[in-house]
Amino acid sequence: MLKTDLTTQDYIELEKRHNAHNYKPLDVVLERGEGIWVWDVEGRRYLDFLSAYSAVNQGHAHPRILQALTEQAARLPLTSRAFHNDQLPFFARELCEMTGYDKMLPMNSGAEAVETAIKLVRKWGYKVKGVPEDQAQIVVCTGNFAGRTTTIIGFSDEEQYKDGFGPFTPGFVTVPYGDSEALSAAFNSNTVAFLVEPIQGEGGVVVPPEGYLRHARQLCDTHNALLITDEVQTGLGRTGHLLAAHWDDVRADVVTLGKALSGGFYPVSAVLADAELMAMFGPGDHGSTFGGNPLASAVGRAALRVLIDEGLIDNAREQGAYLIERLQNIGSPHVEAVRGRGLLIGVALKASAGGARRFCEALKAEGLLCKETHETVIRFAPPLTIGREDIDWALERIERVLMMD
Ligand code: IF1
Repeated sequence: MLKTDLTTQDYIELEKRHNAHNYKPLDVVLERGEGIWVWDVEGRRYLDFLSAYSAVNQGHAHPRILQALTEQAARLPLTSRAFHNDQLPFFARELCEMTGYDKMLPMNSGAEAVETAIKLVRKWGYKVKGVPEDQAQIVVCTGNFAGRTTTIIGFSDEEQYKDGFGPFTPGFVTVPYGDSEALSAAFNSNTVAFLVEPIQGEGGVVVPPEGYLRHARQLCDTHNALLITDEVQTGLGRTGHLLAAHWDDVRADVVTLGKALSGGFYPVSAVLADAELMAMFGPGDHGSTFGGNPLASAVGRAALRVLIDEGLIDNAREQGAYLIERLQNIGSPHVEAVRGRGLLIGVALKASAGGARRFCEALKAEGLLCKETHETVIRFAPPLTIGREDIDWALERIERVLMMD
């Protein structure tokens, strides 16, 4: 069939035939994106209120990042780390200067960054803290989402993510997210780190109580343990600060980044730490085929430049505050709470609302794409480039949908 003959259903059926069914996407087939807008194969335009789960903070197909991608791809995409390349040194310097850390370790997916952080803090535990071999413990939170590898799902409390995939990696202790007392009680002499999202994205856009992250920082210091903040989703301006931990003036020992580190053009992730800690990794200890490749580095450099040069972090804070306030004032009978910071927002629905999926379907019909999380929360996360008039365009539709029966 000629491309132009294919309908949305044709694409969906073709995908079903040859692709694993590990997702249940909305029935929309996208073929083009530009800025905050995407178009489907039947020419319909949508406002993207998911941003590929915060990987497209800079907007779809940003021309400056595209230019960096195409120029570098034409020059030298991949060398392996067996050799140096001329892009990684600058990507590393620019990311470290921007975030205030001495060192970065480049990887590809967010999960790989989290796995790298786990290896880093464990090795520090054994070599520096003096934890007995194979006894290291990392404290994690209920409601966490840090990726899909076997070690990471092993400390998830979402049964579906674990079902049928055991056995899992030992050495993780779970505490309720946001509960400082429980966190305090979880530390022991074998605790090497606390791994936490400053705001839980998949957990339903959950903002912890005021002071929670600061208390976590103090507890890690008291117990000679490391603080890892997983900023794969909350980082790079999404919540209105460069890192979401900055809302609490907290500096983690280890930070994981991903998603928007490439503006959605390429899998690029990284782990940040200071020199003494990063020295736990010696030559040959860790790595990956594509980690730190020149194409990823050139794209990452451009993605960071766009965040800064276009003032996207301040825009996220300003537009997010406006959007949250307007959402709170809708007065919908279905809404339990509106949560979030910057442009990472969750609209938590009452049990009587019948689940978030039907609202996402209705919003799609109105030309706005978003995704439910945990059945009852509608996640709103547009690109950080969005302006006030497009927020108002979205609100007109969101108000209509949230007031439906
Ligand atoms: C899916 C969720 C979001 C993340 C945080 C690490 C990773 C993620 C805080 C791993 C990835 C993605 C994964 C994607 C859907 C999406 C997601 F719904 F799964 F949980 F964003 F909320 N830390 N989140 O959010 O990064 O390896 O994917 O690059 O797996 O369905 P990754």
